[in-house]
Amino acid sequence: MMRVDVTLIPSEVEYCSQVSTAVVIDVLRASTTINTALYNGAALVATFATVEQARCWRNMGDGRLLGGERKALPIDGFELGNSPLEYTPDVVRQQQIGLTTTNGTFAVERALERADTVLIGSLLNVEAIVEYCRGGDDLLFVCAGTQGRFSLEDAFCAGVIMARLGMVNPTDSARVAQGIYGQYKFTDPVEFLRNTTHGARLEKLGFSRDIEHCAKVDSFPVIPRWNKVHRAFVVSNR
Ligand code: 3SL
Ligand code: MG
Repeated sequence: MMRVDVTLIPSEVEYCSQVSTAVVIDVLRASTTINTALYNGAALVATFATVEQARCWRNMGDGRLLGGERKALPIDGFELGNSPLEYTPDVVRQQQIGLTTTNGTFAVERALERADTVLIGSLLNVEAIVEYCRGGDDLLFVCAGTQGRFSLEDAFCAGVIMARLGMVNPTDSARVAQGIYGQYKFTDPVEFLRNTTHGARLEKLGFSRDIEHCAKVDSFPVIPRWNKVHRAFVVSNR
């Protein structure tokens, strides 16, 4: 049976053993943004822990776009923020995008330390991730959290994916994610996200439509997978 582990905050990854596949989850909003950009035709999304690394990457090639946030707001000199709604087909088709965010792209770095294959999961691509992961030996969900703290929406999303995977062998923290899904599964996903700590903050900052987008379960079915050659997420064919 597939062994499933969950790090409820990214710093826990340090204590995990190597796995074949990790799924990074930052429902609000980085993994939703990556998911949206690739579904809408971006050639790749390269993720960076720092603003400086993202700027360096842009300077190494032509026509590259930068996106991301600090304190949820766009970064000076970047073409795009971290609102997934900005990543429309017209803007991103065939574009190379560099993204740096406070928590999500940091969580990617942690996942790359422990997994052979790293995917991006959000509510938008639950079934696609389930289909990709089904039948594997082990799976690690890396929840991005918010500034080192636990975020309910990320664990909920891990719980949704686990529920659809069916019988798994969960660690204690994976059981916590299953329990969170069990508790909230019948609520309206938009209301659920609005009532999380980070959701309420985004709402206050005027990102209400982002929250509605982040809650669209299974509406952008694509698998963002880390490509070692490009050092970026691209659409996986599998
Ligand atoms: O920290 C992150 O990765 C972001 O997704 C947070 S925010 O929703 O853009 O504030
Ligand atoms: Mg988040």
